[in-house]
Amino acid sequence: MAGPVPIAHSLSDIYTPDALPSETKRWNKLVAQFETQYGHEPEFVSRSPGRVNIIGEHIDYSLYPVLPMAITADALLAVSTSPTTEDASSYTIRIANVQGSKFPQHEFSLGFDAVDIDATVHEWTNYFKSGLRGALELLRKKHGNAFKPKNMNILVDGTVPTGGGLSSSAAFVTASALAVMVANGEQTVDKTELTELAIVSERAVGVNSGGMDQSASVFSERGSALFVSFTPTLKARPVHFPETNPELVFLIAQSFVTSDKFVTGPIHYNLRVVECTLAAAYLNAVLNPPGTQLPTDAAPLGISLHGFQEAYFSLKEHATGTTSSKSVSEQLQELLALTNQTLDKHEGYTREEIAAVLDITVDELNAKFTSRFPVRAERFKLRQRAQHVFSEALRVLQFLALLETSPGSDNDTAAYNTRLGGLLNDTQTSCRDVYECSCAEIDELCAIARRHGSYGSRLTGAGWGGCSVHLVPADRVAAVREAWEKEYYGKLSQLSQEQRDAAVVVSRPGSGSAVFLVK
Ligand code: NG1
Ligand code: MG
Repeated sequence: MAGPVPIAHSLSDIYTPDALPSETKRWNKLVAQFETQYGHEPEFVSRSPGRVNIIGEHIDYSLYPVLPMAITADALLAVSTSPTTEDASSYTIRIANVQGSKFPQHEFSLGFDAVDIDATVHEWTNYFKSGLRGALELLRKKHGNAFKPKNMNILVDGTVPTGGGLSSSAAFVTASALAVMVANGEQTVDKTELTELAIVSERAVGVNSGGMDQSASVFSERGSALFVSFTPTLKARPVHFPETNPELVFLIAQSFVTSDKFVTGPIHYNLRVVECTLAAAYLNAVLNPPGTQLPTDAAPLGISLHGFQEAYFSLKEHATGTTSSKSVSEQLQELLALTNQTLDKHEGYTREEIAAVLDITVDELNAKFTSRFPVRAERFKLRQRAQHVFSEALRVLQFLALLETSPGSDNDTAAYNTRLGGLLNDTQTSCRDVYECSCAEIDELCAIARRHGSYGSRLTGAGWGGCSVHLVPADRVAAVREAWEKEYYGKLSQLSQEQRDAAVVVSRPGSGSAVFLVK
């Protein structure tokens, strides 16, 4: 799985046969439009897909493993380059989008020092700039500070819906960083390096994100889901779905409720990251001996629930002089019980209460945990957030274990599917009631799907709107679609025909990032 981002020689290296005809048309159009725009052919196209998360929601930033898969929809950047002159003090980026009316073109002249990104202005090219910034940092590390980036002409074509939980942002950031690396002469781009820089880069746009989306976008392989773990280092490996009859497919359904992290971050996404971090710090202060430092790891705020778990069990072993025979699953069960005892305030904790337990002042607490990304809250629901994270981490392991056992004879298939789907349904219940990141419309889509044959239905991505994912046997797909049409989409009178046509897609696991050389 590790290794360089593949160079594709034909579009059939990238897309599944069913997607190939329409993707070929789209690529030809992109190249033709590039020529019209810039007067010459592009040199290459970089490509990164969106993803759907199958299970493991809101646990990547606590550094627990997750199980996403890439989808066909992607971000493409067609690129040509020119060197900067010997005495130049800046380089130029021209960037346009095939959807020019929605994403207007820009030209930047940038100095050779750092790339400035104003995260307070929500501007589509910020995502490119964050990829640019990350890639340049890596290039400077490799070639020294005197390294001079090339000028780039870029035309972007993205098909991942924005704000829909399918990770259009990570697709764009990783494709951008990849484009900058290739434009500046890197013959091979290491997948792990690309993913890590994209994770850090995306935080520059103002979202305190985990690393699932970028990993899924870069590492995915056609035909399999991806098990991504973040500690001790970032690793991704493909996981196959067992063959069942009828085939199981994932249906992705849009709710058409847009959840914009830039608007709601302080009360939704970024607040959850802070709550999980505070829960880790609180549990550490109460349950580990005084002065125990949690491993400072790659979590957005340095301390994670996963880090707490590791410290807790290794200290316990140390104290008793034993090696724990507990499996990770048993550890998670124990942590759930401990959470219920230790974090007993259902109504949440005030800053004063948390600061007292951490033995710091409220100002110190704010400086450490809530200043980088602003959050708005009187109380922090540490109990509920830790409960969700530990139980969801457990469900990921259970789901993986199921995928790695065969369903057995045909007779057992229904029971097997029910167990797989049951875990997805449990995730939805936890997201709705404990983590509070669902919404009425997603709950409704899930209920309709289950009534018509889905084994498991849940939100995917950050939630509060966006997309839902459903595990449906192939012979029930039409019934589920029809029911949504009648009971959900049919009632949204403001939907255009185009939106309605794109509302539901059958998604088979697609391939990850690639570079396509045009000449
Ligand atoms: P979306 O909103 O689908 O891009 C976000 C995070 C993920 C993960 C999920 C919840 C970003 C870029 N992505 O996904 O890392 O935390 O929410 O599981 O913020
Ligand atoms: Mg996103």
